[in-house]
Amino acid sequence: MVLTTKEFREDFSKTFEGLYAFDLSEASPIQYYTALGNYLKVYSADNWSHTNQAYLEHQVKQVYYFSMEFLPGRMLKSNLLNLGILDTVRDGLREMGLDFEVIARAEVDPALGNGGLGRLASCFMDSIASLGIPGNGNGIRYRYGLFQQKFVDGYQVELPENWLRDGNVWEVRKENKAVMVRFGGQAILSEDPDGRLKPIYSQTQNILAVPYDTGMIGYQNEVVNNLRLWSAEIPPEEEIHYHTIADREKVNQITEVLYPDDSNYEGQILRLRQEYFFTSAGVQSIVRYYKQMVLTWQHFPDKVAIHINDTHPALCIPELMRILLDEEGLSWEQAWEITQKTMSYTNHTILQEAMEKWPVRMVQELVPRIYQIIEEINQRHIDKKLPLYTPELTYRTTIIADGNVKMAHLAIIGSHSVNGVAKLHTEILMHEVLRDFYQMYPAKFNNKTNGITQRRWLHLANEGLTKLIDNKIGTAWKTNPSELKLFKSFANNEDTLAQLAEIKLENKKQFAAYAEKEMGIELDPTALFDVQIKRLHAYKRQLLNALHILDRYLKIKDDPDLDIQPRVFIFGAKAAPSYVYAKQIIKLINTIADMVNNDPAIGNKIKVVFVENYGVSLAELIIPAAEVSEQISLAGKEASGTSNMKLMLNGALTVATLDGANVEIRDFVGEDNIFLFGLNDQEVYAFYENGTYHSRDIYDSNPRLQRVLNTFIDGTIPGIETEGRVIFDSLVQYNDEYFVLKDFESYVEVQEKVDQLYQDPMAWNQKSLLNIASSGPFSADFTIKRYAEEIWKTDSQLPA
Ligand code: DL6
Repeated sequence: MVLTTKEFREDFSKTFEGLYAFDLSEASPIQYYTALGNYLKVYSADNWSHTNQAYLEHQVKQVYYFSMEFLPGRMLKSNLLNLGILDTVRDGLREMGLDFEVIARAEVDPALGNGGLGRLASCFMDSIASLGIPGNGNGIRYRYGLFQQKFVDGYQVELPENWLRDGNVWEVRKENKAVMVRFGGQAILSEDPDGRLKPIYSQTQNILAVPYDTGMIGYQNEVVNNLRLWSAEIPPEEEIHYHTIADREKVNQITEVLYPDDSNYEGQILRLRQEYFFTSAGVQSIVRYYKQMVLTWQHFPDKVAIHINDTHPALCIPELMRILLDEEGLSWEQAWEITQKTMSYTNHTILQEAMEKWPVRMVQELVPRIYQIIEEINQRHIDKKLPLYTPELTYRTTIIADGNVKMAHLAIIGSHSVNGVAKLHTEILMHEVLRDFYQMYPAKFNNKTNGITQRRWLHLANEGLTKLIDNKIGTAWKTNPSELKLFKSFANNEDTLAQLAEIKLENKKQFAAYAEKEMGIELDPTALFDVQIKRLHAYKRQLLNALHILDRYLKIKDDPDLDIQPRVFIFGAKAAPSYVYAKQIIKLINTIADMVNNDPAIGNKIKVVFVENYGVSLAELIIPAAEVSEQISLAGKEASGTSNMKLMLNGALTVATLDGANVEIRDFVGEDNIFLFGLNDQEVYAFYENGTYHSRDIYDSNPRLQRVLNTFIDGTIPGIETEGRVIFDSLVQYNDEYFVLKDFESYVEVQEKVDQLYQDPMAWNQKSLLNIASSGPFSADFTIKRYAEEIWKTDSQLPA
């Protein structure tokens, strides 16, 4: 049934009146938005309940994607698009004299994640629903999201992100589905009448986990899946035990904020508490649902797949064991077989410092029964592997070692599948970082290169380009993104290339308008827009980008008449609050921006824009305007990257090291259409092994680089005495952990090639078009298909 604008106007007006009981013409954008959200919830409610009913009725296998982070972005437009009524609603609102864009911008962009990992989880939710795969997200309903970033005198300042200030129209609180999560106390094992060992708990703290469900609407397929986020509350029957505000606060704290500061013991234990809270709640609710199907326990893995997104939800493993052993009375062997068959794990990092481990005493104190189960898993692992492998190898793979519980080891041992997120990353896992495990369990390891949803990142973010593609190759790419390759046949069509350039210019103008309004920086939209948007981390090497800017700056200062391609360098990045070095880099770049942007000798030849509070919505503005995509991490360090895929899809040309998914981007687009530079991962590993990297020698022998680095400490960049010295020393005195100096020369060389190509707009646009046309394989739809077919076995569609 097709919705007409007239029907929409009538229903929307009724919803509005019902909510606010006053005249529509007097409302604020947030009120229109809230009414629209409510209208859509009702509009999609049938599909949501039918999807749920159908899954239960047909007892289909479902996947539960456990993730500590989801970064959904604003949902209004994407829900309208997926429901197939975006144009109708837009037109209907216009007929009512309302501006859809203003209303859409009133929605908060929930920052319930740090970056790539959380955004990936949300792209996956969109693809799972759009492919009609029975799947659910499971996470935490943080009261406050990741901090709101402000710059004060160039420094990052973190403010609370009160994303629930105006309520959240998309969620439904389901207290009828709440479960109890038990912390602390003691768990003493004693024999029950059947001779089984069972824990007797004493002095535990019981927390009520209340789910808030949000519909994940599939693309025009009537499927609405579920994202379940858990909130911690005091159980009503236990209110009496909470005498002080501080006691009550401790409960609220569990789901208060994303990634509390874990640089101290209190922060760490809170983080672990969060991890157990949402995994226990999620697994309990899955088991309760399963029991409605009245099947034997052996069938559990035929109906349930639990996916552990990074190690944060790895406690799913001992939690399912606990339920099967203690509550359902299964034997260890039965429970372990079911658990392993149910669980799968994705690794998202090779950085040692990002591999989670928890002090044994902390785990014992917080979840004593879970610790007992982990100990037993560990002991059984050792007993089983010792006869097969050397003691050295076996003991390198234990879960408990050096007084810590290693979450990656738990996740690997307890899962039937372990995947990396790009081909190179998976290779590095198998042959370097996790090679002991690969030797033990070669069949568990597999690659699933990340992907992005073309619906949000092209269809919604870049309507101009979407129209052009639709006109040239039709609309089939929207459900089969590999069709984008048809666009290649327009690579020599001057008219198409000119249209592509016009669309890009328009998008650049929109970003320029933002920069002027919000930051007071005037940009020339005909300059080359060069973009690096990702978390601020030393291995991602925003510093290398900064060195390049300074190199240009010095060149222009030497010769103010220099004929050089004007560039706008755009950065977007948050630094973790306790990551001091990353915050110093932010200060450095902001100071460079101030210096360069206000120097009349530089004019429009260089502008530097570091956007405040980078997140999904800003990415939607920046990515369509980007012409160069900076993917310049040290080879072997970035697991995959996903901004590289989004930028390529929007026609940016990639400047890249052969790292993460950049390698596959090169393979798809061809070496002629990407700018590669720097060491490869093998060369990096050779330096590590031989210990022959000496950054001081590079500094001493390269006058050009020396001059650039000296600006950090010789007063050229004003007001960064402390930061400049720290950064200079890290690069020159302390041997430059991420080989920034080593890659500098080839980086500036390749940037010169970028400039040269930009002088030939047709050649540039042709490469841009080829990038767009080659980006189809990076659709999350394909990634999810592979997860569903090869790991979860949930590709089963419902009967027609
Ligand atoms: O897989 C999603 C995303 C990758 O694209 C990034 O390359 C990777 O850094 C990120 N990993 C994490 C995990 N923690 N750390 N570091 O966020 O995952």
